[in-house]
Amino acid sequence: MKRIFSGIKPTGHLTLGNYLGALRRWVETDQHQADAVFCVVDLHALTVEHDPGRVRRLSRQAATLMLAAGLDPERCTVFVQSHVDEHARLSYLLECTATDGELRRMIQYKEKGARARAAGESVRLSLLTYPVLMAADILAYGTDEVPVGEDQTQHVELTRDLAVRFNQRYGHTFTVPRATHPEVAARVMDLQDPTSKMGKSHEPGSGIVYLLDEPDVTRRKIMRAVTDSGHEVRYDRAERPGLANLLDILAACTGGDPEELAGAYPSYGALKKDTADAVVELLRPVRERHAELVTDPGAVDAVLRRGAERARGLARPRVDAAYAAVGLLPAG
Ligand code: AQP
Repeated sequence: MKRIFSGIKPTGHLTLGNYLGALRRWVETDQHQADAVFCVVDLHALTVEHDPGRVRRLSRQAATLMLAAGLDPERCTVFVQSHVDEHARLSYLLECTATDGELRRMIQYKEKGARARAAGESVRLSLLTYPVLMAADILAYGTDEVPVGEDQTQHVELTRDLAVRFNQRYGHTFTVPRATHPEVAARVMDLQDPTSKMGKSHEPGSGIVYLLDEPDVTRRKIMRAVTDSGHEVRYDRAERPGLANLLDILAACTGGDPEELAGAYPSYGALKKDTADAVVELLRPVRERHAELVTDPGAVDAVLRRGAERARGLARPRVDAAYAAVGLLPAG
């Protein structure tokens, strides 16, 4: 059975982008078709300025939302990255495989590093090395497929390069994984700035739909989405990014095709209303289940404990093999 691995960073409240780009596929497809491993990648949240209490709260919230969305711990493994030491152990070996040049080329490093410098903050070394830790997350599990939004494509490419390089130097150790993307809404854009990704760590604003927003808040955000000054509803990502974003979201919610949907709408207002209704209905069961689960944090902790135990058992033999392969003396 193929192995799937993917994760979510606790850097903010989960968004519609996380749901349509990743989480929904994990629930509806991946956990049924593969031995799937899903992780709250909390170590990745430490690469930028962070508040310890907030990271802790967001980690628990992300895990709770993953379960609320429908991940079934009887079908897949759900855990928190920092509970499994193998990720950090393997990351070091991969740092010894990667070059600083290839890490400096990563778009996210360039963008976030520039943002931090512009704000007068120092750039943490871990921001540079974060894609290597992500490679370790993936390779530790012998992963075949990594279901992610398009923003993660470059990091999965790096993971593939590191796996191939390691295997060539030290003998076959890692499966070379590939990224998979949803057919629509692989990149949900900010409703107020449709040229930039809807990201959970971005400044909170009316352009970001959070999974736990109240329905009327979600409706308002979508009704106020930036479009353009035209009238005709046409799907054109380059010329009309705001409209295309709404059509992508509606198509992802209803299972339609964004170009065909465009033809069905006489006005922007009608499109926004249907999109708002579709999003609210899509998220309703997730919000309801989340409200139940938060009343029993012990049950969520128990799932995470069992998940971490299983994850350790899956990762350890491969990470031990990698340590031996590079020439480190096995502990007696
Ligand atoms: N807007 C999006 N559209 C489609 N997929 C998305 N994903 C994130 N945003 C979108 C996918 O969700 C999974 C988990 O994302 P993440 O936690 O790695 O990143 P984020 O939500 O984008 O959080 P940040 O902290 O705001 O990230 P960055 O580092 O981009 O600044 C992934 O599969 C991701 O593709």
